[in-house]
Amino acid sequence: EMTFKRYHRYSDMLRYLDYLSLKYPELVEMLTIGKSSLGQPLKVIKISTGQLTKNGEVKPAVWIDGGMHAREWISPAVVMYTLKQLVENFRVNRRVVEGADWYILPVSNPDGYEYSHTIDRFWRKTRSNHESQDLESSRTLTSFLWGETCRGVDMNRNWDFHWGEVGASDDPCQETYAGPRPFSEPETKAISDFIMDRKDRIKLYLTMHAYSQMWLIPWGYTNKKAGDYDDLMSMGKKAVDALNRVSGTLYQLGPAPSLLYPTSGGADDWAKGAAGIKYAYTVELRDDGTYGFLLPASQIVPTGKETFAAIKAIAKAIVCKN
Ligand code: 0X9
Ligand code: ZN
Repeated sequence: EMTFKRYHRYSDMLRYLDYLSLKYPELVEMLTIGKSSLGQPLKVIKISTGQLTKNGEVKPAVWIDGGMHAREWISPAVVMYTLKQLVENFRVNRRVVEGADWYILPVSNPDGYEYSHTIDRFWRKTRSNHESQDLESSRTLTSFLWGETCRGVDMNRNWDFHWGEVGASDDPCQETYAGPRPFSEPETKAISDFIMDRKDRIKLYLTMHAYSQMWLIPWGYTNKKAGDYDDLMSMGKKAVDALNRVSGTLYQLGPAPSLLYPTSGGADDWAKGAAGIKYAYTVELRDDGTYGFLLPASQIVPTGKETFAAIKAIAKAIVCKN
């Protein structure tokens, strides 16, 4: 019902989610957690074999999102692959599926994702418009630019934790525009509300990006080490080791400022610093820059396989303690 031979449009992905919830009603639940700026539904799939463990304790939960940046097509594809493994390959993955409730959002920025498929392959931001209606409707060059290039906010600069401090722009026409205020975007607002409501149960937060093959740990906004740096690193190592064992693909592990660059208002920092989720990671998927954002669809399955092994390993280590 879902091939991984090509990159799919948002509506195709939603159709697969519908199919899963119809075919596996005892395991899968669809939750609409909000709407994008252009009115598209933000759909989270909850995979659960029951909220309580055999001992009657409330199970931990895992959150995974993809597609925060529109042009990083491999991200939603890998999240969909993960979803398929957890649900349709339940028997093989039983331990991790039963060990936690899984909340999976394949495309957190559907407006941007569709824009990247139809108009501008390299679009990164959302498609909101924070300019006045006035300017938008007048037929000037300025308003034309506003209506096109200067739309949207970088969702990964829009979270309410050290918002706008470093590596973010206050210029709406820039790729890293942080927005007029934290959580100005309905997408980041909806996700953060949903996570906050479940923050004590969510033990692992993963946000999938591309590219550069890195498993990034907080903090992104500062060079200072997180308080539990050692734990973040040792769990992260389980992930990148498992990934490497599948395919030989090498991933670097460490904080964003030392491996990439510092940025603030990121989702991972918010998950850890504001929601208090101890294990929060940004995963930069394939490749190393050979194809970059234009990663051929023939790499969806290999990227999915290795990444699922990593997710399974880190989830097991965090939620299946016994
Ligand atoms: O810049 C980003 O948002 C991420 N890289 S990407 O190429 N996918 O745009 C890295 C974010 C790492 N996390 C933080 N800096 N908090
Ligand atoms: Zn990204």
